Amino acid sequence: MASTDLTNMKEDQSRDGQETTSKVNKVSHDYNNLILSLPRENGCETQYMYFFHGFWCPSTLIQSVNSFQNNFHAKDSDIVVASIPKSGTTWLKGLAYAIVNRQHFTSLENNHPLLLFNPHELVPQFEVNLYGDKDGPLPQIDVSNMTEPRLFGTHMPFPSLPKSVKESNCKIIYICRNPFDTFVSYWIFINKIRLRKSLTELTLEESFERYCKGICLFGPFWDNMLGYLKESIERPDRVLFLKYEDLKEDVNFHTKRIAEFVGIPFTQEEENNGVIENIIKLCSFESMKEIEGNQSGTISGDIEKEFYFRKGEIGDWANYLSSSMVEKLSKVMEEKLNGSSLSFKVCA
Ligand code: PAP
Repeated sequence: MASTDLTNMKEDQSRDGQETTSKVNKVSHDYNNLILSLPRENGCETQYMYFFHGFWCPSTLIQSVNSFQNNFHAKDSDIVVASIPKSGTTWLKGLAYAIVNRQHFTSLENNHPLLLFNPHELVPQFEVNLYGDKDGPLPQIDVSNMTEPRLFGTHMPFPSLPKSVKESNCKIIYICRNPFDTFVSYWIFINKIRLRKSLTELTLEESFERYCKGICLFGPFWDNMLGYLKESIERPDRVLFLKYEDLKEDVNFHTKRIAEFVGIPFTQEEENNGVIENIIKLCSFESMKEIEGNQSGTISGDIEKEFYFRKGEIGDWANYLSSSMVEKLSKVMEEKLNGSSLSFKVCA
C-alpha cells in the first residue's frame, strides 16, 4: 500500500467535509484496503472518485453503500424514486410524495410539507441520508417505523441495489434526462459545491471528457439508465421508467401514470376537484424554487437547497456545449444506447 495513496485518501475524505481526521482513524484497516484497491479517478466535488459495485462514487459513500446493501429490508409496499443525479430527482420526489400522501393533506395551501421542506428532506436518499456515516440507519430516521408506504430515493444503478430491494415487490420509479442537459446541470451544480468548499472550479472541457468516459457520480450514465430500462421492460409492474422531457411535455398524464403505478390512482372525484392540477402546481419548478423552505439551508449538511433549482429547462446545454462536444456526446450516446429502445429528444 503506497503511503501517498493513504495520504491522498485521507485528504480526499477531509475535503469531502464529511469525515474528520478522528473519524478517518476509526475506519477499519480492511475498509482502507478496499478503497485503495478500487479503480480511482479525479473526483468532482471531492478529490477522487472510486469505481465501486459498478458505479463511480466518493470514498465517503462506500461504507454507506455497503451498510445499505447489508442492512436494509425492503417491504413490498415501499416506493423508491431512482435516478442518476441532475435528471429531475427533486421534481419526481415532490410529485411522488404529494401523490402518495394526498389523503393526509387535503388542503395544499397552507400546511403541506412540500411548502416547508425540500423533497429531499421528505424522501430520504438511502446511500446518503439513511446509511451514511455509520453502520446502520441514523437514529433520527427509524426506517422500520416509517409510515407505509415508505418513500425512499437512490442514485444507485439497479444491479447495485440490495438483494432485498431487487427481490421484493416494491415499486421503483426511475427518471432520466437527456445527457446534454444532465451534464450541464451536473457541471454547474458541482462547481457551486466546489466554490463553497473553496476548491478550484472544474473546467467545462475536463468535466465533459470525463462524463463522456462515463466518469460521473453514479455513472456511467448509460449503465445507470439501461439497468432500470431493462428492468422496466422485464417487470413493468416493478419499475416505471420516466424521462424528464416527457414530464415536461405532459406532466398531467405522467402524474396520473405515477399514481396508477403505485396503486393509488386518482378517482374521478379527485380529478373533478382539481387534485391533480394542485399537485402539479405545488411541484412545479416555479413554485418549488419560490418556497421559503428551498431558499435557505442545506441538504445532507453541506449542499445549499437553492442549488437544486437552477433553470429547469430543456435545451440549456446549447448555451454551453461547442459543436464538437455535441458531436462527441451524440456519438457516445449512439454507441452506448444502441440496441436499446432509449432515445432522447435533444432540442435546443
Ligand atoms: P439531484 O439529482 O441532485 O437531486 P435533480 O433534482 O435530479 O438533482 O436535478 C436538478 C435539475 O432539475 C436542475 O436542472 P437545471 O440545472 O437544468 O436547471 C433543476 O433546476 C431541475 N429541477 C428541480 N426541480 C424541478 C422541478 N420542480 N421541475 C422541473 N425541473 C426541476
